[in-house]
Amino acid sequence: MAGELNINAVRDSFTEALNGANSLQELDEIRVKFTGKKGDLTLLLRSLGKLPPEERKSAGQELNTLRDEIEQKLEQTGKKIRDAENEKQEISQRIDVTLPVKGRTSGAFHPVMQTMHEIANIMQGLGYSVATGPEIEEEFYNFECLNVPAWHPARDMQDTFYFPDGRLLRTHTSPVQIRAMLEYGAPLRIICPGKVYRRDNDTTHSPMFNQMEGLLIDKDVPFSVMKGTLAEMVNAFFGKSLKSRFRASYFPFTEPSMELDIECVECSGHDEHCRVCHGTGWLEVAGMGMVHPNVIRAGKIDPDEFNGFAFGIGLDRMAMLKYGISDLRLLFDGNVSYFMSGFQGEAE
Ligand code: 2NM
Repeated sequence: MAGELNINAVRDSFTEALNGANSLQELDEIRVKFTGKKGDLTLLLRSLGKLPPEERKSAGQELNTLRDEIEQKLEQTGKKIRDAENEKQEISQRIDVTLPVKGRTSGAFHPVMQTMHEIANIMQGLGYSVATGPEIEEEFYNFECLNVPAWHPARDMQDTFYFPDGRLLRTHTSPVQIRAMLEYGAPLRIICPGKVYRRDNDTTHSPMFNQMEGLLIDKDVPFSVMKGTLAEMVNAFFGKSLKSRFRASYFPFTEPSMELDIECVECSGHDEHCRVCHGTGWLEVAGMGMVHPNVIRAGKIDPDEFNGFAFGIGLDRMAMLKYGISDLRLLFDGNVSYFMSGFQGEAE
């Protein structure tokens, strides 16, 4: 019968069209081609009325079945295409958590703090312990105990930050050493790192800077141990054997007193225009001396039984020398790009 042949032809052409559908748009075109106003299925349904009445019922049933089939398959295929597209999109957006990170965004210790830890480690290797104390001090611990006379310029308002109540911002970490002598007595080996404050502000001086002082108190401590300790400390810090020289100097808290110069770490004395040593070939790196009996006495230790040495070293300057930082002010600048420039990361 003509009707049945048409129905099977429409079913076959629908099946074929559907198999070739790869996108929702193609699927939509197929939907229109078969179920739209002038679609193949729609025309078949319309032509039902023209069939002889005895054929209408079975042809109608067949057509209804075909219509249900077409709708169901359109639905299924639509879902398949949407699932495939979703999966494709999901894969393209998937994050590979095993990829290496871009750049380096982690923090780092400030060069001065690195320097502090490096020197502290060296000194701990020589048996010293780290001691800390208050940055706001009393005149008594900062000056009086340290044999600094009342007339000394350091005690002047010009040089020291005083609070209205007479307290002050410590000008060195020596008061920590006095407090340690009072608390622990002798023998004693300590280093005291920390911030200190002086009324100074120019290209080579900051009103706040970082210092590390050391103190060794024992019986019959020879001068040579002081020299050896200081030379060992700077060699270990710079990682090489540097020429050093000790010059006579003066501090109220030590007698005799010395300063340590090391061979220029930049030019080793070979560049008369060297920006680091200015052609002298030498760098001043530390002050030291045998602790004055008055200072030992202020620490409630008997200077007839014990002696020792003390030293002071500027951590900011040591950091600049070791890490090649040319301007002191960079150490206190919030812009980290200068220090990031040596890294592989994405510094601005
Ligand atoms: C220096 C130079 C020389 C020093 C003295 C003391 C103390 F408290 F033991 F007396 N601490 N540090 C000292 C001695 C510091 O700095 C340039």
